[in-house]
Amino acid sequence: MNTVDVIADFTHKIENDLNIEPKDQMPEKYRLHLIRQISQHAHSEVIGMQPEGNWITRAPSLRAKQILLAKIQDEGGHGLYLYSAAETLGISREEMLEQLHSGKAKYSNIFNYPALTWADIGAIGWLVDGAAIVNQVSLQRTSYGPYARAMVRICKEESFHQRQGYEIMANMMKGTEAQKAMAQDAMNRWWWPSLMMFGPHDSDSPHAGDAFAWKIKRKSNDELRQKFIDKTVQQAEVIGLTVPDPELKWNEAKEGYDHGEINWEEFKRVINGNGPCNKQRMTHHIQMHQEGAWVREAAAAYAKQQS
Ligand code: BYC
Repeated sequence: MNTVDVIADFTHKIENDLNIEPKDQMPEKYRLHLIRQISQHAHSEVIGMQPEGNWITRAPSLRAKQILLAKIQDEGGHGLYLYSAAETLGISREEMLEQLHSGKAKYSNIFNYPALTWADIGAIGWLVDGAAIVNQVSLQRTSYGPYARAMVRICKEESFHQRQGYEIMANMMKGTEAQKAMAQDAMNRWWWPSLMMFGPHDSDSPHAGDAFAWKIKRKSNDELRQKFIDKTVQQAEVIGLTVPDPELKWNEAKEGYDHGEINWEEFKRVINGNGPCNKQRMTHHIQMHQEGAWVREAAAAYAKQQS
């Protein structure tokens, strides 16, 4: 196909809501846009295992420990589906990891905050996975087939994660005064960074134009953030938690909450490598990657022997 035919075929598929598949020809900018987003999404899943992994040995019961272990394993699995989806676009796992380690590729702002107490594990499941689901449900209809299909499976698992987090928070809110205070403290620390997960306001989102034109994004950063706020405020009220935003107010006309301004300076600082845990997260990932070299070598040697 010549370039004109490639563009015509691609445009026809996008306009008719047909998925783009790995063997289809696609504009180079579309391919690079997807590699950026999918690899960053994969990195987020894998780096996200660190704050939770910190609590496996200190979970308050065997049941809680089993659930947390299963959840963290799921996150590793999500990373694998997403790395595989990105590989279909012609980038290797090694290249993606190099981009992560060099700081070229980002990962979600949220995983640069510490998990200080057991209530933080509740807040991560409820708020962080809750925010991730809102975003990922909409990505189930993204235009690139392997990414869309990965999202379907990931969303099913994320809803279990969100509920386990909410259960932790609900139980703590039925407990002693100290437990209630611990839950509220976690809510206070995780609320605003969770809102930042949806990315900058639409007016400041440089990738939004292409993302909408190519149906990579189906809903904007602000639309998804609003959806998350509206459903989460009600969940907080049910268990007696206070949302740490004095400007939060129901707006009858828009049938949604108005909220206070997000600290975008903090967001920029964190995504550019200067949040509370960025260095710790990356040092840990690089060290584990180096220590795991023998596993990759053994797997490659076995695969070669089999073929
Ligand atoms: N954090 O033009 P924009 C999980 C960057 S893991 C860091 O709006 P876009 C879980 C953005 O990359 C779930 N950076 O970009 C795992 C861009 O910079 P670059 C993770 C952010 O792509 C374990 C710049 O800001 N979910 O659930 O149109 C345990 C301008 O932004 C962030 C995903 O990754 C951020 N929050 O929209 C528990 C979802 N936001 O790349 C839970 C998939 C923005 O030019 N990704 N930036 O250097 C997306 O949906 C979109 O990429 C975003 C951003 C909505 C995040």
